[in-house]
Amino acid sequence: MSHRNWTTIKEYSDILFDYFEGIARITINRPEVYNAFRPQTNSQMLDAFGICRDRADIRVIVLTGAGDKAFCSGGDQNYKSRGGYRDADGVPRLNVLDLHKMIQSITKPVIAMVNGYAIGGGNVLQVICDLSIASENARFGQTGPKVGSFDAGFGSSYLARCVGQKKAREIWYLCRQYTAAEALEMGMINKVVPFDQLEDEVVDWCKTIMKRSPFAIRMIKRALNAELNGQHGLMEFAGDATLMYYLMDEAQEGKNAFLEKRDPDFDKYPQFPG
Ligand code: S0N
Repeated sequence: MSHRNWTTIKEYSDILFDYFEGIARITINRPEVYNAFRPQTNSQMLDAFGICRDRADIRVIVLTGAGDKAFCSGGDQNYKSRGGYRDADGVPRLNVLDLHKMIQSITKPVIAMVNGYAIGGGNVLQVICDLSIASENARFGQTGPKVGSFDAGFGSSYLARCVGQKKAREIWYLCRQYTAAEALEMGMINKVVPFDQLEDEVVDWCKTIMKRSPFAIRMIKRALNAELNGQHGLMEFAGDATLMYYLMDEAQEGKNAFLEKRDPDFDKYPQFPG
């Protein structure tokens, strides 16, 4: 594996957040619980993703887990209480659905670098990422009906889009574990490599993506989400359509005419057939 000089972007208690040549890496850093997340882990990931959204020098985001055992084992069962997961602030909420929405909404590709177990909410996280590259030791599965939870959101419906309805039902009803090769075969991940090649492979994919047009990729992500998410997806797609419109002289003319107290002259702009 090549050595890369990742530099810290911001320090947190539950995650590592660093940068290398256009790539931001968010690492769940709770290896003692196989990188299970508690509410503050997800708040910190949301904060890091927010920084990724705003920084123009970040083009691709990699999500992974610390160590060689687990990517993420889902909600930390030590924090589960009646009504939801509670940590220091005592509020029973896991913040994980906000994280799902963020991974889907952010305009940059998010790649799951699956370095071990992706179980429960950990598997949901890798499913929601745009792309997933796993090491050969990775294991995948849902446990909700075994441990008293379920993700009836993206963790079910989007999973079914990836692997098909029959397989998604099998995954949730039986709560079995699947090897990386099986996950690849069923369309739940994109590629499997030996553990010591995982980071090289992920960085290689990131570098290829960074050679492509960022706006073209952004619109493809929006369009694929719009097809999944109905009016919410269309709203986000429309937000980017507005952004493109605001970059045109035609949109500036409307504002300029208003401020100059005159009628706008839209006739001077070219018209294109649809
Ligand atoms: C990962 C598994 C399969 C690994 O098994 P293995 O190799 O036998 O190791 P263990 O000895 O079991 O684990 C090593 C150490 O790590 C601790 N640990 C592992 N996972 C967790 C966890 N999730 N929470 C707390 N601790 C964990 C072990 O206890 C052990 O520690 P020591 O050595 O000190 O004993 C196996 O560990 C496993 O099956 N883990 C549990 C997986 C699981 O059930 N996760 C929770 C599933 N539910 C969710 O994730 C729901 C949350 C969610 O994301 C969500 C999403 C959408 C909508 C709603 C929700 C929601 O529920 O709120």
